[in-house]
Amino acid sequence: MLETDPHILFEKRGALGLITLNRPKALNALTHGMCIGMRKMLAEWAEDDAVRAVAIRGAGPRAFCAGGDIRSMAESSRDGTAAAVKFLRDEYQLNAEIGTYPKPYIALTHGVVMGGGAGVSVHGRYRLADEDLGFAMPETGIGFVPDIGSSFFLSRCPGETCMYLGLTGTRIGLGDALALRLVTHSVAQSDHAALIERLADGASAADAVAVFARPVPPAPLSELRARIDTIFAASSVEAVLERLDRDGSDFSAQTARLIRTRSPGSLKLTFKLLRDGKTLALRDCLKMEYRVGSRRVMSADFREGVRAVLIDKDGAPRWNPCHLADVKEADIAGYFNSLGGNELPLP
Ligand code: QUE
Repeated sequence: MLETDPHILFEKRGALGLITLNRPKALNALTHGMCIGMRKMLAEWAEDDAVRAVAIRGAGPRAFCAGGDIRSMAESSRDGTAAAVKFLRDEYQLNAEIGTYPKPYIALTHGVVMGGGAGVSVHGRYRLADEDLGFAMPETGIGFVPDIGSSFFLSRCPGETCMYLGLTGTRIGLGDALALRLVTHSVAQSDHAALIERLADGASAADAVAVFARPVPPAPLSELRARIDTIFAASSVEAVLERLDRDGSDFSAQTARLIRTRSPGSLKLTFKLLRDGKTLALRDCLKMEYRVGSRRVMSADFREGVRAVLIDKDGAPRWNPCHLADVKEADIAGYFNSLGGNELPLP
């Protein structure tokens, strides 16, 4: 049944297992069924001697993958069903499986790569992107938190760039994504077909990718690195905002304004996730994110964020609490408590 899910395509082409995210009208946003299908196929291909490497790409001109199917997750949250939490469980297990995959995993991304789309690309050994790349972890804007292993891979970006990206949800382009090692190679979408053919013919991933790698474009964020590293090293979200307000640059004024549009609860959760993740392995980061994510997905802020960004598109979410000062430390701590028998199952 899953093999005929129209939203995801699996093909064996010679030595290559090829996955195509095929939901272009929704920017290939991941559904639960897509995650289950991928987990099953990856496990099969890991055991299949004919498959030397696995590649994943997104259908359509605009996006590799815009994230998770947050519309159906918000419905599950509203109706009090377990569907959203079950989806997160398979999605995070999939992220962990990609991170430890025994064969080369090559993400051929293009255009929009956000949230869950980052999760099915950044944990692979090869992460290709084109000049239209728009990479972001925008979850604080929908009352959620950067997940899918963010507390592992964002917290390992140079300096404090991770905290800047995670709190603001800022979208970055190809040059910056390469500089931060979120992307490993610049490859045009128009070269994907030829690259896939070489991999199918049995070329090593390293050799095949090298043929199509293009020059690295400039990284505009690098000019802001010193400022970002000083400001975002502060010890709390409030302290970051204080430093931004005191700084006086246009960048800092804009950044402070942006952070103040985000869910205060999500900001505080994100700050702790990204700080605590620095010293944890990927699997422990995912377990921590599952504790937070499975609770946060049931919050009013998540439903309100999805309403404001995706349903009504009014861009005017009413967060509760709506000020950082009203977010209770005990409530934040509670999100990180053990789930007892419901922890994320990882080997
Ligand atoms: C934050 C997010 C997501 C988002 C916007 C945010 C996200 C996501 C989508 C999205 C966008 C277009 C679609 C769609 C989903 O937007 O995760 O189905 O057609 O999937 O600010 O985390």
